[in-house]
Amino acid sequence: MSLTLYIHPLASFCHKVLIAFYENDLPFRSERVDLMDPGAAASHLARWPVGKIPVLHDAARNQLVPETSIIIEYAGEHYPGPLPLLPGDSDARLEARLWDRFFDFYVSQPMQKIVLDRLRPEDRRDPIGVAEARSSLDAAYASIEGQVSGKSWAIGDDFTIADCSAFPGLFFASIVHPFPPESTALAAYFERLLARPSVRRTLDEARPYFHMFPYRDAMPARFLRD
Ligand SMILES: N[C@@H](CCC(=O)N[C@@H](CS)C(=O)NCC(=O)O)C(=O)O
Repeated sequence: MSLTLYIHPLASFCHKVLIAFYENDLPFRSERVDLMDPGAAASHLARWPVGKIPVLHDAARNQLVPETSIIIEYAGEHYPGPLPLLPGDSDARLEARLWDRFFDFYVSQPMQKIVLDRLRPEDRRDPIGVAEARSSLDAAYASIEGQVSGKSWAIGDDFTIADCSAFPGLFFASIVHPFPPESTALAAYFERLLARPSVRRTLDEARPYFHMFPYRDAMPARFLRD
């Protein structure tokens, strides 16, 4: 097995890649990176100076691959599995990429802002930034509601990279900034995502780390059980 994925099991962007890999039964080993540990953080910075996780290393091709969307595309290109996550049709592929970016930028990023703010000392918090992140999530929820109405998955009948991106952001966002009651299509889409075996496996592996999530007390009980 040539693939090593540097991850933390609680990190939402790592979940995006794990879901993609599990969907395709891709063989890989994962190595946990604890960015709170200065030694581990320094080693990771030496690996990838941006310092973000996940990062993939492919020993067979002597290649380091950062950035979730690129990792998923790389795996699809060099280690294709049964479920292509980038559609063959060029228009559908663009739409999958659009919604992949949408979930990253307009759900996962504002969700991270809210979560990370909670970890700051009280006198260094950023209430204006958090309020902006909350309105950004409101706008995103309204857009997703329109997008997924009448569809099984983010762009249609097929599960794509956009759905890999959607779940982790929506999972944590639904806890820190719950979906409004009128977002029924979004809520139903979220339940379909939750039922995917790849998603369940990712959550099962994250569960032992939930105590590190600063909004752990707001987690619905059903997420805390196997
Ligand atoms: N654009 C990046 C985002 C990755 C990202 O934000 N990862 C978070 C963990 S979920 C991280 O590394 N945070 C640590 C930090 O920013 O120092 C991607 O798609 O890979």
